[in-house]
Amino acid sequence: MLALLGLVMVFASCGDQGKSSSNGALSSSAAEKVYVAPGEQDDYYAFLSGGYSGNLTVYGLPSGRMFKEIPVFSQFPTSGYGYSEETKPMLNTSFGFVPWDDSHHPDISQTNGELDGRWIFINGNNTPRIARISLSTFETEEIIEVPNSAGNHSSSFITENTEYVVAGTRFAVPVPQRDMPINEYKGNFKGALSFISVDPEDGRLDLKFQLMMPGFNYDLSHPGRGKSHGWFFFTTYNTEEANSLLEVNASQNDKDFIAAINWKKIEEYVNNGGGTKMPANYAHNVYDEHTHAATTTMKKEVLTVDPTKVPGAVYFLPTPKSPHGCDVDPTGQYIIGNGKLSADLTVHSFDKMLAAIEGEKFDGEAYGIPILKFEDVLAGQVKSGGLGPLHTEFDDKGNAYTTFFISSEVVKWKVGTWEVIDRKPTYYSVGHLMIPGGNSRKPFGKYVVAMNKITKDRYLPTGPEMEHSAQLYDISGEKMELLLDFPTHGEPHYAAGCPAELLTPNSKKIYRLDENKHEYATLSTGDARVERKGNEVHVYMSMIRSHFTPDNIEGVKVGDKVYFHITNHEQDFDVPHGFAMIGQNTSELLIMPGQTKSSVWEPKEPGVWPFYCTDFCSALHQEMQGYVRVSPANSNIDLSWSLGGD
Ligand code: K7E
Ligand code: CUA
Repeated sequence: MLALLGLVMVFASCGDQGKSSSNGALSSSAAEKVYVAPGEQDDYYAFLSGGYSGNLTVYGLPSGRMFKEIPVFSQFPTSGYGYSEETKPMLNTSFGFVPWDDSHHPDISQTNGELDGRWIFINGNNTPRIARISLSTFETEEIIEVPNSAGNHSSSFITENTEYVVAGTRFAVPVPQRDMPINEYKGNFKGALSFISVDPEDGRLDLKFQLMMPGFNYDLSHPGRGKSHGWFFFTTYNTEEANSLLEVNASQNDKDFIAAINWKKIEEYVNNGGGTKMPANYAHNVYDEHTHAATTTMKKEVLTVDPTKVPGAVYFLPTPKSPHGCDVDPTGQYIIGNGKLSADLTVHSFDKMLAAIEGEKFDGEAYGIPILKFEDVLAGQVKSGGLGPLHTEFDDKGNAYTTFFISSEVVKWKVGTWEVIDRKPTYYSVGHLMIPGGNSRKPFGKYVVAMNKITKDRYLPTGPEMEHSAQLYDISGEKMELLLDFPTHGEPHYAAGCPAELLTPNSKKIYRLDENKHEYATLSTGDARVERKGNEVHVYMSMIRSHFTPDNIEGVKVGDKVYFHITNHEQDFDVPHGFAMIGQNTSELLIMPGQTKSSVWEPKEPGVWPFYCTDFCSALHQEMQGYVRVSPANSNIDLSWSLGGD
């Protein structure tokens, strides 16, 4: 296999390099297809997960220009996310404050199986969490921790009316967690699949139930849609339940499973009082757009469901070779399992699955869950000729596109006939790919973005580490055409995309000052003041081009905890101000028009200490500065402050 891989890579790189001189970007007018002239805008948004950055990045297509990094699971000093008093609660968990995660799979909310552009969801793998991000403010609004889970990987995918965002555990663990020998894993660990309901009005998340599955590794998942709406599909590996040397021991079985979950049936069971409540401990963090502040609630209970107690709700579909990707076509008829150690793709048929269930044609069971016969559910196999298939997306013309990690290529094939239509190399070792709307009933089949794991020689070297590389292909014709390489940030796994016009009309421009409900807001300059409560000093400050009010503060003492609560009085689009205090053990604050943010400073030495605006906001931005006088702890200088004009 390795020798073959070597050959394939040599072949792919030589072959294409030869081509690129005679058939490069300019000669094929690829440049024109990605060129967005100065002042023009892109046609699509693309949201790429940040992987080990813990965040989400926003790009434009076809230009590949990066517009924003949205902090989600990681502290972000650029804006103060996770550092400001208001946003620190977003990163609370049952393990305490966890300022980092590994985010893989963004998914945009849907109505009737089509993207509705309200929210985007993303998973935190390491300390299991699901986040909801507003696509109006592009801010993280909510994070819910997922108990009884570990390596929250088969997440965060949504059902076709955003009824649920679904999160499956990759690592099976003891439930509840307890001290036990690791080699007693088999038969004792559990794999929790969590169904988190999404409020249709405000998007609020609630962990509705957890399905306690056998202790396999639940790798990826996708919702049924159309005819298969109401079902959810999860790939598994390590059905061997090995606990050591998994690269060998978890590859023993010729076939693992795709778990087919009839969540509507389980929902009904739960709504009729089914399931068992068990004690749990998990954080639910909500950011309020009007108070500009987040709160944490610790939840103490979770409803668990034993799959064997809900007949007809859970089945296993045998799928070869440790499948990774689990993808459902736009019609909801086909479920594609990509055995990552295989060359062929396995396509299951939803109709055949239903017929096999109806006929009760089972091939035994695993922990009481019926196993369907492989031949009975198989719709077809794609003889791809590639190696190491990972993920599949779909266009609007009945085609599918599968990435091959080992042979570094994207293969286009026809849904229904399974014939390969085209293949193009990627540079190098592609993971996920994304077609805007590709995980919905209505894909926008103009472009596919391939997200590659290895960059090597594609860019100027930047030391041992290179940013990962994405590639944009035009897929509007019969053959794919490589248009563009662009660097990405962190390690994008999956991505989600949508037409720009779905989001731009609702994009928030400012926060209205008259709707600011922050506890410490300073809504008029006349209200600016400084108050002492014991050793806490609260500074009610406002900011507008180009000054802070107050800008001189005296009477602060060593040992005080100084809270700066700063309200940006601008009501113009794109006029944030920043705030930074010398020696402060936290990051700056970047405060949007109409918003209030707070940060705490504990002065350690007497002196006169300056602060300033960090965002070049006007011709007199450099003048946007002030001083805090700090006196010794035993000083009796009274608090005073200057109210410059406004
Ligand atoms: Cu294949 Cu986390 Cu979806 Cu990476 S995962 S590529
Ligand atoms: Cu405000 Cu610079």
